[in-house]
Amino acid sequence: MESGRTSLSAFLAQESSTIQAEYRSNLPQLILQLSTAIKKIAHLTSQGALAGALGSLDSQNVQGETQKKLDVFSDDILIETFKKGGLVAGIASEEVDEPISIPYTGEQKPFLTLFDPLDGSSNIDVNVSVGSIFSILPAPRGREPALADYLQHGRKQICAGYAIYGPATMLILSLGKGTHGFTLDSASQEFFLTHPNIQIPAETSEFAINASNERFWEPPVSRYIAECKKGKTDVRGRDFNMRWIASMVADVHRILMRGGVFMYPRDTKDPSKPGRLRLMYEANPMTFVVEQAGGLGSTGRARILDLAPESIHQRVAVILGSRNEVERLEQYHRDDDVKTKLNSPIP
Ligand code: AFP
Repeated sequence: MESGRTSLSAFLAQESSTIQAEYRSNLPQLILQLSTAIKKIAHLTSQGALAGALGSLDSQNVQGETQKKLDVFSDDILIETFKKGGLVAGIASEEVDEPISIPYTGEQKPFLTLFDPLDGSSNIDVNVSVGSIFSILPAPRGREPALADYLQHGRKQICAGYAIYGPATMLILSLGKGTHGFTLDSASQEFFLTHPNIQIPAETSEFAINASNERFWEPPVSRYIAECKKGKTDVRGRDFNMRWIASMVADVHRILMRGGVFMYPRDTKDPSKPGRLRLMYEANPMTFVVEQAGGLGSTGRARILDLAPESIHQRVAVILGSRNEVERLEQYHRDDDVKTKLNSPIP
């Protein structure tokens, strides 16, 4: 290892004293197991069409979404890794309907892992960055996990993060003491610390939203975006820029690197869905790393990490990123709720 470069394993050893005592010996092992799975997925995505891993399958996942070959390959790699690793009592995946519980044989396995194995998979065939998102929760003691054991609110996460398979493969990780970035050195196949203690600027002039949904947005979101688009001619006093990669990992990574606000809000497009993104393995882990980097994660009406989960695949509105912008959007939601109350007929 070149002098002065800190490998992932060296970082985990250095950070050991900050890890809860009961997880100090095994959480680093779990993260190193995860990093091995990420390297395998990174290799597959980098091979593109050559790996025969592009394109869609005839199957659909529990979300009713067409599965890409790489979705399933990535899911298999992660499930196999955690099953063989011996530290995980249960696994929940976007690609699998019910959680996979590992039979309890008397030896305590301390962790539950929840993940979106390949986020942004509709971008794979057009060679745009995709990623894997993961959340680590404490497993129940002395028994096999039941469904209810996975439904812990986001502040219970022991560790969370994501891998981004882009021009560089990076692992962004938080153990609850800051958010740190590691870059994969393709020659040595080692992750090295390149972005210690990431800080998201509180101010930003860049928003990320799928503008084609504009007619479905709720008033506070419409108000916020309209003000951003009016730029320095209106209340914001400065011009804004927009980005939308349609790969949450890539959009959130940009925000961790230079600030911004990511929005997949509740809209009226499908009233049965309170948003598109999933709470347990997208919103919670991404909010965890963002808040550990000084940002905020909200539905507009509640902080994401405080939400009491109701189901493994439940969806949620997501507003995530630079603190001042998320707080402004929360205020706009409060303003709108007051207006709605004032305009509603007296019962
Ligand atoms: P896929 O995994 O189906 O590509 O969805 C990606 C995603 O869940 C998230 O990563 C994006 O931010 C969001 O959906 C994009 O949604 P739209 O396609 O509606 O813009």
